[in-house]
Amino acid sequence: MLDVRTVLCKGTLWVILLCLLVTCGTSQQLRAHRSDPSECANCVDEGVGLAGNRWTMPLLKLGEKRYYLGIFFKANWYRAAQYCRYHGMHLASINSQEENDKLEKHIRDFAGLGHEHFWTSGTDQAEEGVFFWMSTGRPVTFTNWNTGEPNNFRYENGEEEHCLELWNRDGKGLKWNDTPCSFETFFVCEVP
Ligand SMILES: [Ca+2]
Ligand SMILES: [Ca+2]
Repeated sequence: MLDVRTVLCKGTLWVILLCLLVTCGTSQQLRAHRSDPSECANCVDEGVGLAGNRWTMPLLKLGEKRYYLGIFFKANWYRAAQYCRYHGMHLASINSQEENDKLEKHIRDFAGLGHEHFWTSGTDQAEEGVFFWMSTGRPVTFTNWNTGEPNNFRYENGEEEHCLELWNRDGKGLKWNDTPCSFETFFVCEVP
């Protein structure tokens, strides 16, 4: 015959055992969660699909920077910027001759798209003639403007040129040109 104390004692032991199991399971889950690579904010290039709306993007590593070439559809500057942001990136900035040359070489020699136009994040929409990289908020310091650019050309519909594209205008390579932000073309995103 079990008396009340034995039953209570056994019951308490079971509760303690259950508590230990639950605690242990939770901490294991937490550890698994912390080491889950899909939680990494910059993992777009690691072949790991991010949860939610982001996709795995085929990134291009050139020097210290990682880019995505937007060559599957053409878009105006705003839509291109939105597309990059949606995938955890920004339209690209170019801060040195080395960055410029590596990107140009890849677009021309590897992608075979040296004749196309590509958006960067450069713009002078805030103040005419003063170009900033929207990706970083920093002023454009290194420049690679084509001859006569930026010329802020004014079109018949009144639109002027406020967005910075790469364009091989005259066979001298992918130089910089200011062009209307509504122009639809390819683009370069970069991982921040
Ligand atoms: Ca302008
Ligand atoms: Ca221009």
